[in-house]
Amino acid sequence: MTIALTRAVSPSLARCELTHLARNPIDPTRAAAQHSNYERCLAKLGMEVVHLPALSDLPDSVFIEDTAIVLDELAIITRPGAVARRAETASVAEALRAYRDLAFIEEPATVDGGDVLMVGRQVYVGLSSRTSASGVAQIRQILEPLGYWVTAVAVDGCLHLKSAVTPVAPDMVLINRHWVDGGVFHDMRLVEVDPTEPYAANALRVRGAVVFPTAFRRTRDRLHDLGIAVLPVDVSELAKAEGGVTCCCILVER
Ligand code: CIR
Repeated sequence: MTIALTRAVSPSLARCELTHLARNPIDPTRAAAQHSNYERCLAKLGMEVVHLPALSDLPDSVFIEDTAIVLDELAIITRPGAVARRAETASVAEALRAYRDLAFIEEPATVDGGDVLMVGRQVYVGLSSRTSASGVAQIRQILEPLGYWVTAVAVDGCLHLKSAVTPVAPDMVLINRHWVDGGVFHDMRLVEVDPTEPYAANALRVRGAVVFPTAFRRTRDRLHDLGIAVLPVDVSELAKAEGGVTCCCILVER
């Protein structure tokens, strides 16, 4: 059984953090409808969706991925790089306590979960505007004694490592090579996003299928041609807040 921990869209989503996109009006009701549809998609894939209530004063709290990294042995509660997002972690820690022992990223280090990509026991951590070198060092200190291998990866031009690269099959990653060096993933097959769809590298692989934004048709066709089962979801309103498909859930294996 896999739990997908999600958080309802905050009514204040329009006041979200923005790094690379210009601010455009966001309709929180439309975003909430898209988010519910995303949750239904996860449920159809066999996940048990555990839905946390909205936090009205924390605009970005729907992007729950950034608050924790869950492994079989424990969960690491992050210290998000954006000061305005730090208060999001407390209630996620409470929710995860039911399933895992907890470790915490301590100040002054910062880590966003969107920078942490796991392939088996290999953990890639993006060095981004949100995740600091001392954050990577703390993750290494927690995980290497448990038999994980932690590699820091430079990220340039996008918000998080997983904006630039995500797994789409056991041996394959979807990548935008303008934002991350593909050489880091030398033991994997690389599928590049369509050049007209730079934001398309964020895909959520669950149960052998890939949940993927409807907006990126050309990249979707590339995945389809490789025999990958793609489940399209419309997340256009969440994308205005720089959110993608990985960032709206935390997966917990039970
Ligand atoms: C932020 O800037 O923190 C949010 N507006 C977007 C976070 C997206 N998180 C993710 O992709 N993991």
